[in-house]
Amino acid sequence: MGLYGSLIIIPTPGQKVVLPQEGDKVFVAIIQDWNHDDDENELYQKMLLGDFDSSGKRFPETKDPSGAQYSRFKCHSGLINGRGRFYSSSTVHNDVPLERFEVEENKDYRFRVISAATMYPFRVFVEGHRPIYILASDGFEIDKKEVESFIIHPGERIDFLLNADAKIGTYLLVAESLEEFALNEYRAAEAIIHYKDTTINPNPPKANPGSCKTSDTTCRVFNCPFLKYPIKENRMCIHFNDVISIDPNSNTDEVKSDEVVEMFFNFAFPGENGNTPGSVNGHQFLPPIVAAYAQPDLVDYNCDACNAYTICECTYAVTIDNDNKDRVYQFVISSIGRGANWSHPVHLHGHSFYVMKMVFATYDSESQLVPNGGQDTIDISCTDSNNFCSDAKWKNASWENGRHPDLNWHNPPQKDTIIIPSGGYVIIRFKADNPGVCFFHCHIDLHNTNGMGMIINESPNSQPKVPNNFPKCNSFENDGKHILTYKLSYIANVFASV
Ligand SMILES: [Cu+2]
Repeated sequence: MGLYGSLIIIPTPGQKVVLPQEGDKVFVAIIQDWNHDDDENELYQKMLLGDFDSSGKRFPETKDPSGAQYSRFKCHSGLINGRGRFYSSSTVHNDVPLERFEVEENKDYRFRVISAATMYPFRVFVEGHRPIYILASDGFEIDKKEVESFIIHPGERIDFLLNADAKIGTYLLVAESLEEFALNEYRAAEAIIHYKDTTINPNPPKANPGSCKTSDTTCRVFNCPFLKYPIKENRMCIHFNDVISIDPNSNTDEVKSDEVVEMFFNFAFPGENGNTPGSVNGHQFLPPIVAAYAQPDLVDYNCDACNAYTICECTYAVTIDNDNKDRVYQFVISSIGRGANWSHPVHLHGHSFYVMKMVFATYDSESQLVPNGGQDTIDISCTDSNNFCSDAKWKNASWENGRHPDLNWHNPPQKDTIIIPSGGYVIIRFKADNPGVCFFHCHIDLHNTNGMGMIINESPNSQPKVPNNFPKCNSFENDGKHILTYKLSYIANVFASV
């Protein structure tokens, strides 16, 4: 929804990166979800109130393979580079022409996959081509990882390498909704991968994904928002814990420090009595009415009415590195407590961060989330009796101030958007060397719009001032006088015209 496009920054020539990076061996595939019936305003209302059939019966919430919730309305279909097909059943689609990527036999291609989706994660695979290789995420190179498919969440970017070594012909690049859908449904974004100089089928049938259930080897899926797939799927999850950065710009030393500042942020829907808005630490974000960077004095940051026991609406901001010492920050980002049971792709503006650890909730033998099995019952202590977890801390005090005993110091990957698994947490580190007003939010637009975001105000005393005459904005606040003035001038004009 809205406008989007790709901005690709090519590595400096001579940097040690996996090729190709540019030219005719590189493709960009932007994925978005596409609702067949409603616009964003209706969908927002459906998120708040639910979706109902013609008899008034409410549709059940959709879930992922681990039982985590997604949405009160189903994913309908998806687009790749603005094109996609709507399936009215598991096999019948509306014949819309698809985006086409032309490949040559036995050549290697880099696909830069960008998720501009509003709501849903997609599992991406290439029909007839196994394995594919993960190369990069969020602009940072990863040590090549062999997978059958990968999951991409709203806001993420993942590059993969395709060896065009299948029998020449027409295949589909598929991004399938991670939601569990019924047997007579199909929810996916598709694009054609066509071998040059062969007959093309411009309107191919639904992809044959190839089964994992009958294959000898387990299908490896990268970036699951849960710990594991049900055993019957024969799929194995690989997480950001399991990959290492080989990016020439990565340098873990920059986040090693004896004086780490640690902060906890819980992205969830806590609350009671029907008041469970999206929030961070129980603060439903109230966007400022001015540009927060350009007009800082006009932002009402007052959140005094908020505490660990209430859900409140305010312009939630945390100031970091006030005296601009380039301190190292460790954020513990969770989705735990009473408002958990969703996974959230959390995006920090202004920085890339190192993913030091991803920790999951408890799952049963069927790979389903165990009720009340979140990390608020294991590593993290939520002190409030409501279990909103707005003031979380480590259960083990010796872990405080960045001393979690099991961080990944072996070239951790760098990201700017990371999935916070339902009931789990992710530890990130970054150096506060970029003064500015940074938004920190869930990248599911409907969650974000509902208040799941906040401001990280970094080194405010060192933020460069905006130029003179920089445009200012504000909301029109009706004090009554303006309408009266208008009416009087209108009446005067009417009299003048007769
Ligand atoms: Cu979210």
